[in-house]
Amino acid sequence: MKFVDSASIFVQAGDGGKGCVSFRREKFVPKGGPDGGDGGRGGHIWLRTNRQLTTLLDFKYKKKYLAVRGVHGQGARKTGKDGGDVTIDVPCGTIVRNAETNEIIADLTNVDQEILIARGGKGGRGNQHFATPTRQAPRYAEPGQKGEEFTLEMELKLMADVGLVGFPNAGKSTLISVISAAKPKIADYPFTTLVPNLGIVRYEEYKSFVMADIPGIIEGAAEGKGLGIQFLRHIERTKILAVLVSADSPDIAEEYRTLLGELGKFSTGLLDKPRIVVITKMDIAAEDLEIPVFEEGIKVLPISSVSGQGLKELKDELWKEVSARIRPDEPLEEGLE
Ligand SMILES: Nc1nc2c(ncn2[C@@H]2O[C@H](COP(=O)(O)OP(=O)(O)OP(=O)(O)O)[C@@H](O)[C@H]2O)c(=O)[nH]1
Ligand SMILES: [Mg+2]
Repeated sequence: MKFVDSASIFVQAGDGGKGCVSFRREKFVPKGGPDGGDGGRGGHIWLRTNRQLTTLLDFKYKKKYLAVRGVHGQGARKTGKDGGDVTIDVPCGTIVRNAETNEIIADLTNVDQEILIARGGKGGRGNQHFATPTRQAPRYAEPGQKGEEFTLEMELKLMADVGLVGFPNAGKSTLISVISAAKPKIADYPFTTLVPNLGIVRYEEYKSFVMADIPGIIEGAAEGKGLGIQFLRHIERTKILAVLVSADSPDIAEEYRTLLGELGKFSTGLLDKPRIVVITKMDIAAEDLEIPVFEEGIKVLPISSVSGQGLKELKDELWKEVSARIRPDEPLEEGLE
């Protein structure tokens, strides 16, 4: 699962149904007036954000979305039915461009945001509308209008709420794999993670937040050592950082300082972000391990992804911090007050 992925799709809204040319036929009324009904509207195409989705992968397989035509009008002033609308679900953070003009037509960042992307054609008016005093039997009705059609370029910029940072092997990927459905590669060598992974962490009923696991950071990363810190830009927009240090680190406090140093060299903004410290692998911690006091006001949570120790407390704490920072324009999910 990459952070930025892209896809191109074709959308075509339904055409409007034709207006009808018809005349009233009744017993004993040989020449009835015009009674042709209107055509129905063609189906619209909508885009809607769905928080369950985290990639644009589905669009690699299905690239064409067509809505149906409105039904033609009929006699006896019967209007044709509208064509059914089509709603395409996309992940939050999808930016949509018109492929022809490159213009951004939608920036779908919020939960349950919905926009009309291609308008269905209006139905044509039936001949009942065209009678005039001089022309009482119009043999004319409007055709339906064409539905809009576009090729759309979609780009996904996933916005994670929590960014995990730590040395290689600190247990970042293991943590995301136990508290979310993400299944990143895990191994006992450094730089197992080469691209960021995202996981949705479910919290109680209806609540969730997105966690990002990025490649490990080492001393000198800011100067280009290791995988470099190019991936740090992906966590610049997270609400909070979780700094992971393994309980079997030779010097927990020193490792933490090194990490902060590298973050600060990349961007001081990262240091202004709220953070918590997570001491991982507590199941193999030395019995006499003393967890150092880091900084005033910075929470330290000991956990083990293997035994499950501290995971509930970690989720509680992350949720508390994330939910306190939900932007006013970020609609709350159902059940979240
Ligand atoms: N005993 C124990 N081992 C763990 C725990 N968490 C992770 N590990 C082990 O630590 C090693 C590294 O774990 P990863 O999750 O791949 O570490 P990472 O931080 O993602 O590493 P990079 O992707 O290289 O930066 C693996 O062998 C894991 O099985 C834990 O809570 N307890
Ligand atoms: Mg990893």
